[in-house]
Amino acid sequence: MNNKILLITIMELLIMIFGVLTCFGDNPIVQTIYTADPAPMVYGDRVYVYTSHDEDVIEDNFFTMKDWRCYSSADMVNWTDHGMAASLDDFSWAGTNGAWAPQCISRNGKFYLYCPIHLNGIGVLVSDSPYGPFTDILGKPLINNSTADIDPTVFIDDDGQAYLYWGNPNLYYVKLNEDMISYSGNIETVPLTVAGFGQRTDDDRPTSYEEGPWFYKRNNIYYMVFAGGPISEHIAYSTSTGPTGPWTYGSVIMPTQGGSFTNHPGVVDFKGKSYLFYHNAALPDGGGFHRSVCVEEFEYNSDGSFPTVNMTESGPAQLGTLNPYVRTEAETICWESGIETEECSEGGMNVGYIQNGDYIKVKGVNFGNGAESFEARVASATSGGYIELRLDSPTGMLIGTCVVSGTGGWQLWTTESCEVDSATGVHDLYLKFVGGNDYLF
Ligand code: FUB
Repeated sequence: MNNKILLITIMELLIMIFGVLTCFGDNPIVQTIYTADPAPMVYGDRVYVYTSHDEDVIEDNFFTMKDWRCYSSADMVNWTDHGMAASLDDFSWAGTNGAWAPQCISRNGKFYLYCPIHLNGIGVLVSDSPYGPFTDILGKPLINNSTADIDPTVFIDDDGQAYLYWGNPNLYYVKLNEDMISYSGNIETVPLTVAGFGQRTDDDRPTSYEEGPWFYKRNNIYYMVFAGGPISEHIAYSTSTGPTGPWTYGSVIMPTQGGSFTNHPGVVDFKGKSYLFYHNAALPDGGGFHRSVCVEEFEYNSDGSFPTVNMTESGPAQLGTLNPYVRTEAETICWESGIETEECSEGGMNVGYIQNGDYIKVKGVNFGNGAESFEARVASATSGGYIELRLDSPTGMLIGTCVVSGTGGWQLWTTESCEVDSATGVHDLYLKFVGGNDYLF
């Protein structure tokens, strides 16, 4: 055996032991708050995910949900927190709870965010930007048909006709007008047949269709992916040759897993790969009212049918690497421990409530031939602390330490910098926060 083959064999052994030499994202994709009901939207070179938000404090042992959040990523593993996209306060006719599963779509330079408000109907907000601010132009629900008016899913077909499907326990649709805030014709009810939506294993409902429809077209097949029953939900799908059916049941995509009694699909293709977003109860104190959005990469079968997709902690492979030589928002996170995010006085969000030992992991950072310095925009109402820059783990190689001093306020910002040594090639970068007992910066 020559040396080259020995090297290849050792490499193969390492790959067998540690898996392929690829960076994987970490599920759930958000760890700072509980998120649910993911609705991905590809726009430009990023994928945006709109989510509902389970409050920490659960009221009346039921869903406690007051706003909708937005996150985006260019590489499917590092997610930038854009904060609250909209809330119940944006609707004069909404109550104080019930901000359920949304979906956003862009058309003619505008963004339309369809927001179900439990027991109040489905509203539509409009913005010039994917981040908002969003406005309730109608000042009333777009759909207010029945107590089944939840879980809107919107799709614009190649001929320009847009469709809004929604509902639990029924499945309805309307044809939206080009303005996306009105519709023509009647509200149609989709016949829920076993051939269309699958045999249920109990007799609570006629088929396995439960809620959470996700409607789209791919290679001339129309897909209706949905949360199936009985509870605890799984994810399944049906297909059609037309946008309004008839539907043919496919199979279970994601079996019941993950500790939440609901699940909710969102499916997109992005940069040549296919992704299924869903939610589970994976964060500490997780449960049916404390859910977390996750994502898996999958490949359609050659006939367009879905494979089985299981929940993982590792998530999808990273698309490319992260360029550290451009400004990157601190709230761009693959994984974190201890920190929170909040609105920043300089726009967007900032990381805050940092305590000694907290960290942020940024996945797959490409340092190239070597980094020489690090800059951070910082604020501290106390005496600050340190940002330790470490490679590949919170205790990994220290490549630099940035001193943060008090700035006189949590939103009084200054730029600090430090030298960086030995950072070449691709590594996970850990920003490890060190200091006293107070909040640091
Ligand atoms: O998040 C509230 C409800 O739970 C959603 O509308 C359903 O899809 C289920 O996820």
